[in-house]
Amino acid sequence: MANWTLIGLLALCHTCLVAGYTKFPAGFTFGIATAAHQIEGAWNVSGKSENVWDRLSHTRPELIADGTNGDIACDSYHRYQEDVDELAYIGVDFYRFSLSWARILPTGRVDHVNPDGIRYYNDLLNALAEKNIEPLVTLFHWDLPQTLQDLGGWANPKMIDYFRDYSDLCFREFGDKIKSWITFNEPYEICEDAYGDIKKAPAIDSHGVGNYLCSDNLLKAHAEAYHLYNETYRPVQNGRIMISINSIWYEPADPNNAELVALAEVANQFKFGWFAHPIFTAEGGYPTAMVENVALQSAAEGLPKSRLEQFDDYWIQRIKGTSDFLGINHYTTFLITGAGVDPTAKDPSWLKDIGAVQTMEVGGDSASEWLRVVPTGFANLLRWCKSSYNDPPIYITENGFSDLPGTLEDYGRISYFNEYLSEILNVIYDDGVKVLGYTAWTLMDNFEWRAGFSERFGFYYVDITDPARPRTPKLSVEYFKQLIANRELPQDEIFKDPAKIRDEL
Ligand code: GBH
Repeated sequence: MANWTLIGLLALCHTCLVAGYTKFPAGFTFGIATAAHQIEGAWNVSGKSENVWDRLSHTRPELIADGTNGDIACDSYHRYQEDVDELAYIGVDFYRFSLSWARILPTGRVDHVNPDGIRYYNDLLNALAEKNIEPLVTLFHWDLPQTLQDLGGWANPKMIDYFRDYSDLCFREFGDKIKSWITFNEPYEICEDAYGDIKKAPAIDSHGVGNYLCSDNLLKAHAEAYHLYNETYRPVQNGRIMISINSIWYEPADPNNAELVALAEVANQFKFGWFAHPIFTAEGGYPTAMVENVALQSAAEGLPKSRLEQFDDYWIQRIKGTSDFLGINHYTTFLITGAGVDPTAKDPSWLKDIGAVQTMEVGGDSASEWLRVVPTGFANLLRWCKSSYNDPPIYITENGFSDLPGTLEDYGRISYFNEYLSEILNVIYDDGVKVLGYTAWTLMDNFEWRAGFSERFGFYYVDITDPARPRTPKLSVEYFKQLIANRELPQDEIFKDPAKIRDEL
């Protein structure tokens, strides 16, 4: 049973990156993730139509930190073989990427299938197969065809049909090569950031209203795609299908303050539970705290009905249990500091509905304001998922760290990976949390949504001023390669920041 080792005292071990467990259990798998709009480019060639990110970055460039867009990005549409060679060099078990709906279905509907879109993904899948890299494929990573947004996008219940039809086509066309599917990447970001705010395209900003219309439709669309796969494709294709939920984990600023502990639980129900509770609990439906809070707020606003209504019994049953694994994207932790309305909350809004004040003033820095380094928050989230969702099998489908363009000796990224991976080992061995695999974000520096190219998450540096989009490995490439080769946290001194070693001596 003991296929792990416990390293002794860190104080005596300047070469060690962490103390504690270092060995991953047998069968644990490692991969790297990207998303179509962030890497492909080729935004208007070979039949691809405009998506909501094309539209936002072209018409409102002031909303993108550096005024850039994804027109060319990493040019992976033309350079996918380079991507695959890099993945093979690192030695990953799987590659998580997403399909561009607008490249496959320019009208958004299945009336016109773009042969070039089908060819592109078949080429990529064949290149991966040649290197024995398993595909883990996301159907929707935020790049909705603009044609469907013009009809209301995820606020329109008709999206349930459109998403099921698109999924059906993808299962049929690619399902012989793809054994692992993700329906949605980060439903919270899709609904709250894009329909309840302007943080993501299409930037509808219908705060407190559009965000909840979106979640109703998105959860139903997810369930329909799951049932379609489960009933029609799984019997012949033998794959698995899940959803990837992002969480900013909320901790009480003072763990001994019972009110803050209770508020942090409400905040986690609003954030993670909004999408996890309907799918992963025995009772199903939206979390009680959410239904109650939004109903109270809505009544106070003089509305005849709540802005968030519970699903009816048919949909509660239909959505429940529709994910083979719990996919978790995790980056950071925020603190809950008090009761009341957060000063940044719009009226009405999801944030106001929570009824708690939050702060990001915690942990170490990255290049992204929102990304604080709090590894213990990750462990707490994972333990909470085990107890809240009946001990589900979990895949970490994203985790990563940003720094500034050109940081090739990326010690910040390496130490982030090392500390977060170390927490995964802790919860596996000490708490029995069933974490089965880990996906690092991301293969190469890419179009970081509203941050443009100003914040970099990649293993490879990409020079976006060079038309050839050359990729230069950062030190983290060697770190991740060694991790995968040995299935053990690397202990090599070269991965430790020389400045930190000096400090410790
Ligand atoms: C993931 O989202 C995405 O799946 C991926 O595409 C992305 O590149 C990666 O993370 C790195 O960001 O308050 O306006 O400053 C992570 C979740 C949630 C990240 C909200 C940024 C804050 C934006 N995200 N967010 S803002």
